[in-house]
Amino acid sequence: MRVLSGIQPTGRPHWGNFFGAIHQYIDLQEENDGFYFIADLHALTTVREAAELRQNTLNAALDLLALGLDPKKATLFVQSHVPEVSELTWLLMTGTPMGLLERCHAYKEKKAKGMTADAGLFTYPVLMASDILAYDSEIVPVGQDQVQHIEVCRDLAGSFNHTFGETFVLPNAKTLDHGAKVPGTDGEKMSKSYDNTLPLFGNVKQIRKQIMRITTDSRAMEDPKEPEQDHLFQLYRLFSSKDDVDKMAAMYRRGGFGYGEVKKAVAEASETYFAEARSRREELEANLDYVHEVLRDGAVRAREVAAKVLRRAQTACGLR
Ligand code: AQP
Repeated sequence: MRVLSGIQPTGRPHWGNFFGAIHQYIDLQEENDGFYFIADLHALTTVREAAELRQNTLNAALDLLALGLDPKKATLFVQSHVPEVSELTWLLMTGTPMGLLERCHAYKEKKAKGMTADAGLFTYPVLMASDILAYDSEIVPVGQDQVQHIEVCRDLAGSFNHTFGETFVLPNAKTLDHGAKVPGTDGEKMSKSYDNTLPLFGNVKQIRKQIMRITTDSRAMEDPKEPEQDHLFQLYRLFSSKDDVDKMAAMYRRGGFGYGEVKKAVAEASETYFAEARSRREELEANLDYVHEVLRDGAVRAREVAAKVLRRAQTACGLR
């Protein structure tokens, strides 16, 4: 199966990006034809410094490789290295109803929080549809926040197919039970733009401090608590075995414990979990030529596929 997904180089990746999406990339690369890209065109809607975008893009490649993406099993590339995708975006844009984009929650939520919106943010789901359709993708592993955009992609592809004849493969989103919506330090969805993230890499002491500052309720220590409603418990669950999760849940239901204990357990479990990726990342940093080569090879493979799909779409709608 063709699996495709992307991550924006808008800053350091966080636990939400990993457990919602990147974890799935690594699992799915074993049995499938994985295409994974760094979405620098999408990032342009927020990163407005050339040097920063370039550095973020390289960092994202380092992050993905360190976390276990294997270029021998999957194709890793940078979105803008495949210009066919931008061309396909226009073809899709001409059939996109404004109302469909107005209903997209990522745009609505950012606007509601007072963030400035430009046409790039508004039309982001069309570029995302093009990212997916350009590679005949069948499965798109993502967090819950992106599921609506994949529905938009299916709508646009279905409508194009209806108008011009069978052209695009309709993809399906794939989310994980516990990783679909990882909460941030304030209990809201973990998100770079909400400033509530816990990073995968970086200064361990600083990350520990951030973990210790996770907000909790003010209920008395001896009161029993329902674990499923607590975001600290949800974070603990991401790193822990079923046995440990059951024990922690029982402790919540019994009461008589402090949130500080749970935070320490989250810090320790997360440090152990990412230790190997941390050291792999340091090795990769010392071998940037290899990373650039991976991205170059990936772009060649990705372009081959995207060029065929673009030609198919152009022919269907009368541009050839
Ligand atoms: N909190 C989350 N829980 C589960 N999955 C998440 N993803 C993001 N946040 C969570 C998933 O990570 C993948 C890559 O996301 P992205 O790079 O496109 O970044 P994003 O969705 O834009 O992440 P942020 O932090 O929320 O950035 P902003 O604030 O800029 O929007 C996607 O599959 C996403 O679902």
